[in-house]
Amino acid sequence: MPETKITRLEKKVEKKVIPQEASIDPATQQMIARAQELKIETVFDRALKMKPCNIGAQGTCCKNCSMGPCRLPLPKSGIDEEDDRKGLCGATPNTIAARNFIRMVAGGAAAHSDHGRGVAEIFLSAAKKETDVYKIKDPGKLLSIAPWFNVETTIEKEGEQVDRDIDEIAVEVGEKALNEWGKSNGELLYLKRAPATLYEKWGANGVRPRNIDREIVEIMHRTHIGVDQDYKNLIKQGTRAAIADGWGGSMMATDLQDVLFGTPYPLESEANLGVMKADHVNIVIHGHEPILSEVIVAVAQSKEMEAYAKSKGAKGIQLSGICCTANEVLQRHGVPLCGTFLQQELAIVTGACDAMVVDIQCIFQNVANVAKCFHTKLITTHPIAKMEQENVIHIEFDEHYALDDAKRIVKIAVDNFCNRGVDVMIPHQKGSQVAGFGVEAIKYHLGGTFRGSYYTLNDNIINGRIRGVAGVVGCNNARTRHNEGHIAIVKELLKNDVLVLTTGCNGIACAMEGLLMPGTASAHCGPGLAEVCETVGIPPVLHMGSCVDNSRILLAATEMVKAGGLGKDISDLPVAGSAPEWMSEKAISIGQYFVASGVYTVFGVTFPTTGAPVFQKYLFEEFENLYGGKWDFEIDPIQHARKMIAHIDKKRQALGINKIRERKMMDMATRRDLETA
Ligand code: NFS
Repeated sequence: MPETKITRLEKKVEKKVIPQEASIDPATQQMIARAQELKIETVFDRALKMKPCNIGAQGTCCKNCSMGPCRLPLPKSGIDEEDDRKGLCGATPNTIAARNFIRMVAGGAAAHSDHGRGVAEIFLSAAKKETDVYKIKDPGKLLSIAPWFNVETTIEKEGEQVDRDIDEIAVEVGEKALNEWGKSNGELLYLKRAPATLYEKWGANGVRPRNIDREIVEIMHRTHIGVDQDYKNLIKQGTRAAIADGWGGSMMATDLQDVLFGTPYPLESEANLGVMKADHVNIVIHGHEPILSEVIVAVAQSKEMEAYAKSKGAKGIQLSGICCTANEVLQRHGVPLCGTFLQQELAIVTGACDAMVVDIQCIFQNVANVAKCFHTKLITTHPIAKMEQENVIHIEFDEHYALDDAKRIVKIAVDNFCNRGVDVMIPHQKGSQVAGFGVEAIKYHLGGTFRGSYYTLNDNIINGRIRGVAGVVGCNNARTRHNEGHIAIVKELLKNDVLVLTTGCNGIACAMEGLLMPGTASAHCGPGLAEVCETVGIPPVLHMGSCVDNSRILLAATEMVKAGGLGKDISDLPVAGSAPEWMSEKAISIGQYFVASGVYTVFGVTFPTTGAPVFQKYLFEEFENLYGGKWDFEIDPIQHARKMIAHIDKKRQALGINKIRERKMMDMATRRDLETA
């Protein structure tokens, strides 16, 4: 291999972050130090150099017209009863914070839902056989979702009901699904998948989404200067758009991806920068949509490309992923995770990344600058996500030529292998993991075969072995120590017998830490949860996929309601939600649909309404009266977990199962008593 010199960034790093303070992960610490040694700036240094704006962080900066920005921070002396802060138009802090908050919901719902729309378009084109790259991989899942779209799966022939042609079903499902983004009448079809009580609650509160696009557009209209000025009315629209995300765009993205690419079932893999291999061509896929990466996986694993890589002196091709594209190809193919959101620059700093292929969302613009310092080819693939730097290659993905596009990309990476410099340093750390727990897989592992439901899970909650269930999800945030909150909160929950469902970057963080291995149950869980995990052979943290797969958590909760014994609605369940290190607008949309589905949801790091105490109180307290769920905010990880546990205990008490902690299975009679209690 020829020696290449590292092109250092022009401005050298002035303020340096201390690696151990920036992350709890040794591989990340090593790579931050390595970047500093090479004078390459990363997000960790930038976070040190630039402080966040205090007014924006409080949610009370309005820049929706050019008379502003109007800045309404909390006065240092505190606010008196007559809080007379006002923008030029008279907007109060509550109006401004509510507007900003629901604009975040709009951004997040748009991102998830536009992803879902892209999948639906490919799905329809596959169903119509316009492309032979994509095919229906899981007809069983297609049949299970068809009724929700009012699509018949059988047809009458000569007086008998016979199975309908699967291709016909697929086309009709594809058309009905795509219609959900812009139909002119009715409401979203998937809303009826929610427990009946919740569906009724949404109706009573006037928040059943009409179509996905409309709810997002209406947020932009209502937050324009001089339109909606009542924080309660504003957040009502935010709720409607968030439901359109969770129970609409995201849920359809998940389902249609499962039908096209396969429903996940548990598989083994690894996680962290240590999955990269010095003697292999390393391709890192990064972003969110699995549409192209599915084909890249197939091409990179083909004999043809393997042989091509060997002809260039490599031992093979090592694929790995960052962010949610990674979670998508992990849960269906076992492709290892390279790292979380905050490790994207560091994957390139290893000097061993021959190509980074990105699609949409959560991609730092600075990866292009870091790539410039190495031989790494940075390839953008999506028409809506390009980069301005001249070293970036754009290969626009076209589903009709998906195979050719993927081959071209993999070939670029292989050809680039020989251009590596001497500056290769791959940390050795990597965690083992078992991922791929969809709703169906959990049903299989924790369900009762005779009921085909979440019976065993509920039973173990009722008898107290499992105290409750927590969904811990979401991003990393450079304003807090990388992965510290994620891991501390999950461990505290496990210690207290709370089963954890995870997605997104929390899933990656847990995988890096080894918490997704069944064997960790005895080390980290309370005795009850450990016993269940060991008996069933599951990890105490179940990785349910990417961020659109938070819809799987909604459906898992719905299955718990259906299985009986734990109330009639999601809000009755001993469950809680958390995003310890959130940063994206998508997280706000997710939080809002969790809350509106009845889940108590706690966020860490910062909360964008702290400058508007009245509006915040509405979200943190009064919301519970409307939907059964509410928001909370807690920076300290242990307190954060304890608040979730306290909520779980409150729900156990309401269900009358707080006292039962004995170690015996309940008989059916006791169970029936509980159900009718
Ligand atoms: Ni979710 Fe996935 Fe990670 Fe956050 Fe970004 S990757 S969609 S937004 S940072 S979890």
